[in-house]
Amino acid sequence: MTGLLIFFVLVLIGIAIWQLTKIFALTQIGASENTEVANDNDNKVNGYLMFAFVGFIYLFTIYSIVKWGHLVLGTPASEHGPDYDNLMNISFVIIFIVQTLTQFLLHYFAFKYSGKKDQKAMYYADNNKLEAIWTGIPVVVLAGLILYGLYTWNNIMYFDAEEDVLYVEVYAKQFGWEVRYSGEDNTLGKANVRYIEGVNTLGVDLSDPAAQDDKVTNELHLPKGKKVVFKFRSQDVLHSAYMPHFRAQMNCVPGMITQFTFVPTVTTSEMRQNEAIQKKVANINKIRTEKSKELVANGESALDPYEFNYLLLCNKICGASHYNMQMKIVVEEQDEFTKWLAEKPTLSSQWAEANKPAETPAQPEVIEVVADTTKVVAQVIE
Ligand SMILES: [Cu+2]
Repeated sequence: MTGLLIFFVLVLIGIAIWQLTKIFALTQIGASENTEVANDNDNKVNGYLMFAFVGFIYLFTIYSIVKWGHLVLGTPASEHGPDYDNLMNISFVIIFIVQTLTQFLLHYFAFKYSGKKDQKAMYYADNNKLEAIWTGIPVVVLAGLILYGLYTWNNIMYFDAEEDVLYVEVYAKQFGWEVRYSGEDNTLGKANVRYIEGVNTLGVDLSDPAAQDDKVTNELHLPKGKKVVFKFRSQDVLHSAYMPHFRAQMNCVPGMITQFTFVPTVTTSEMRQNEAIQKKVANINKIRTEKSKELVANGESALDPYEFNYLLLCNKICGASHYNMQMKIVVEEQDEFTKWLAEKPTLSSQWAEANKPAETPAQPEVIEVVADTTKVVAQVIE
């Protein structure tokens, strides 16, 4: 409500200023010069403003790099991560150089050739040589970037069907994630949204032999050094599985299965030893301690200290709780991973447990009743 009131007040102030400028313009009528036409002085002022603006762009760029430059993602935790970062850095450097030069030329020429009285612009139809240069250079640069990008992409996504890979399904829904491991047979059982019922929250086809050993968990554990093939599904709307530390992202689309492949190379505990990560964690905890003081003063409980964890986030605005659609990822050594997964029950056993037929305790009673009746009959006969 307050927001709406502020909005109306701002609109009214805007209208008032607009009306005042109209009054001001009316008072100027009949003055010696027509103020609607820009004179040399106006053009000069605009020229300087243009020149000042390019200065502002440069200063703000430097300020942004100094102030927020350290917030970019640090060491990549996947095998393809360095290639990906390299591609990103090359693109950034090219964009930075081109942007710096073109913005300077654009604003400098606006300043240099600002309008002067009785000066006419030269009519210059075209210049084939110039056209060829400024079309040719971007074509070559962009083609290089695209080819390099395609090469990197194919390297990331390629895997040999014979290769020893781990198949993992990542299932998205409003608003959370679930993970399915393919079990001993390393084959994910078929699934369909129509099979969703009770504990079978992923709609796994439990009559499929391949589904018998599938395990569903609410944490994503990955073994270090193993190629993981992710199969993404969505229950409802478009989501996007985003694993920033691994430089991985793929859309989760209802009605189809999408795929991404990567090899995790740094375990969670190794990443916690990373200097840049430790700095970030210390900074977050400093902010948390300050906030906790405030909370405790208000009689609320203090915040838990933050500990670094890899995260799977949703990167498509998918609804009201999109912001909180996340899951912890744990990268560990192969034997730790095997141990963790072995302790998890299979979905089929969970299903059997949940749908166990209720026991019928009627049997002993029936026997008792029969015994009693026999007794009564015996007495009657006597
Ligand atoms: Cu989402």
